[in-house]
Amino acid sequence: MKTVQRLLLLATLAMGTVLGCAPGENGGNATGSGAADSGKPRIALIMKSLANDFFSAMAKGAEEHQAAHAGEYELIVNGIKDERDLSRQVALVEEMIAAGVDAIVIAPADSKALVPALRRAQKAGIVVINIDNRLDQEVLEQEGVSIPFVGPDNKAGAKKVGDYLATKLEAGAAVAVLEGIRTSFNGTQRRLGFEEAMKAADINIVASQSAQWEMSQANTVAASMLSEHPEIKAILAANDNMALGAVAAVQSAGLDHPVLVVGFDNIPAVREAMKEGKVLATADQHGDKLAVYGIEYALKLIEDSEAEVEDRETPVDLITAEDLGE
Ligand code: ALL
Repeated sequence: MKTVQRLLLLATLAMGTVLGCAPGENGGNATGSGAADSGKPRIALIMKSLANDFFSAMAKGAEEHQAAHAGEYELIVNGIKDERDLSRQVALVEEMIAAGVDAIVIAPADSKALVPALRRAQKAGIVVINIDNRLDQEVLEQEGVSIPFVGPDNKAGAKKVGDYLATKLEAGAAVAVLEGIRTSFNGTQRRLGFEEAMKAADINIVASQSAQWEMSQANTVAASMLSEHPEIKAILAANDNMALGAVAAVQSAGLDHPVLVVGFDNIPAVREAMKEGKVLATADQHGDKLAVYGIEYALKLIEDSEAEVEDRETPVDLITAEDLGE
């Protein structure tokens, strides 16, 4: 197999990798000015926080796919420094437009704020595919754009996790929710899924707050929830990083009863925590395949501009400590 040339590009606040360029073709930065000459389509994957293992898995999956299809396309991998680095993600879209890529496959950090930049990309003739976190339908309509979404049903995924947690709790128990960034559609959907599951089992959500998808914030927020409501029997976190923050808060709270923790993503650290009995369950939305689905769809649309543009639902599965054989 042909060696894939890999360029690690460190910009001030972002990291980008160009894969599949023939030697000497990279432009020396994420915009890769000379890379178009190979004749292969160039696809830019724009993710969110590279500090989150969910996105490292996504990047790895995309890179492996590109390596196996090196004759078909080139891949530029980008991400931002932390979950809230919204303006940097907008800037990345602009950079990819300037670089003249053929497609942008994006997991937007915010469901509304990215829409205008993506509209500009479409206007420039770039195929845009929305993965992972769905863009806001109303804003898309206002901007007069239609962008296909490839990703899971987050509400259903969270409901599966919540339903499983409910089997371990008694009716009337008190629980808390750690929400994702409130302007992200998937975060909101997960909260709704948790709420639906708790309501169905007669379990009371006594606190619900955003910890911005981040571990350290989740640690702080969960600690204050536990001190205010020491009766809490479980914490439902909208992603695994926040679940890990909650686990640490539970450990230092030193309560006289166990506090169950569930998350969403199935990252390696949470799989370990599940084996150790610190996390009860999570949801696997197959992050490693998510970008690949988007890339394959982008390739299809690049090849056939008449191809039907439609949303595609991807799988999301409940993962419990029992599945891991512990
Ligand atoms: C979402 C993902 C993950 C992730 C979160 C943090 O879009 O689906 O659950 O943990 O972003 O950026």
